[in-house]
Amino acid sequence: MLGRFGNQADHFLGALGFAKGLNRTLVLPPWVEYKPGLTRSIQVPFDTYFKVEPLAKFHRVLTMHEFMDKLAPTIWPPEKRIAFCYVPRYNSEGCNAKEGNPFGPFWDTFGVDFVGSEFYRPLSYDVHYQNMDEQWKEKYPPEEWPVLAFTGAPASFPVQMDNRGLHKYLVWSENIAKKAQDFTSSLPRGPFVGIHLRNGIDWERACEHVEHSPNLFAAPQCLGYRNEHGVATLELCLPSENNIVKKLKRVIKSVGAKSVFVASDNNYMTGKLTQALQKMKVSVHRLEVPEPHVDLAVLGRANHFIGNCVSSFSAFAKRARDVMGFPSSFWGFPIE
Ligand code: GFB
Repeated sequence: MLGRFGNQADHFLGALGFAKGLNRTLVLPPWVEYKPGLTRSIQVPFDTYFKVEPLAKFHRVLTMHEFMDKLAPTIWPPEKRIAFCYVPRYNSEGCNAKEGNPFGPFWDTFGVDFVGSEFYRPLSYDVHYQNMDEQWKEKYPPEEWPVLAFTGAPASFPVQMDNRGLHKYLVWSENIAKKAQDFTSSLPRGPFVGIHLRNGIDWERACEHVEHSPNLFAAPQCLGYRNEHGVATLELCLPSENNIVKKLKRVIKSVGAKSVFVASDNNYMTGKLTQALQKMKVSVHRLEVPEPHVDLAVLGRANHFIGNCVSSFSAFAKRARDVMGFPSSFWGFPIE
């Protein structure tokens, strides 16, 4: 799975839908993280952040560590390790599954090397259409191909409409849930609004292209998969501080919120927001030590969430709330 957490979560839901469609056990991959100063990605076990049991209620799953320890020696011995890719990669004749970061470090974590490549074109991983599940089963019967190991997630970005609901099986691990719960109980009594401010330098740069990409990154979550609800604007991608304050005040009033929780990758606007909300007697809070997953878990518990439609980080919080029936909205949306 490529990209950072939000991107990987989109891919994960797609891969889960794919495994279910093919009726094959899903090996739960580790999450890939990038640390400043490290040239190689690190792999964080799947269950560090999420519980396995809720997923197992939906479909057969096991963690990658379990798979490598218990099953791989018999059903996927080193001489049978074939990498799957759509077409040859990196101008070569094979999948080159371990070329580059995070690919090499990912497989090295489990001591995996590949002895060959398999190109699955023209099949696609969209098992919701055109008997694709049957085509996979026919071309790769499980007796002959017990393991399908992909170089990239068999999933699209952003997550397909049909797989969004699978989010209900993603339940935070005890550790993350407890941190979020402890933090939420430290907020003033009463409803709170959770907001996501995606505004780091990488984001500013990405938003520069928004005019030419009417459906950038996660934007289909509000604009629709066919831009039924408009095309992305700079305000949708990088809302102005004034509009943030305006929208936030409106939402605070409608839910009778007593506090605001801010999650951000850069500028939390705490000074500006504290000042703007002083008259309404609404306080502004953030995690002292920012942790992306705890931020998301807190956003999931808010009485209302305002997110960035273009960000897949926001999209995670939005889906988690949708499956619970909790309300959310987006900065700069509806498009004016
Ligand atoms: O999650 P993500 O794929 O979402 O990547 P986008 C953004 C990363 O920034 C997260 C951090 O995984 C976090 O590490 N981050 C963002 C945050 N917002 C917050 C926050 O509120 N709290 C904390 N603690 N961390 C896309 C990338 O990001 O941005 C694309 O996925 C590309 O690959 C693009 O780089 C520019 O969809 O927002």
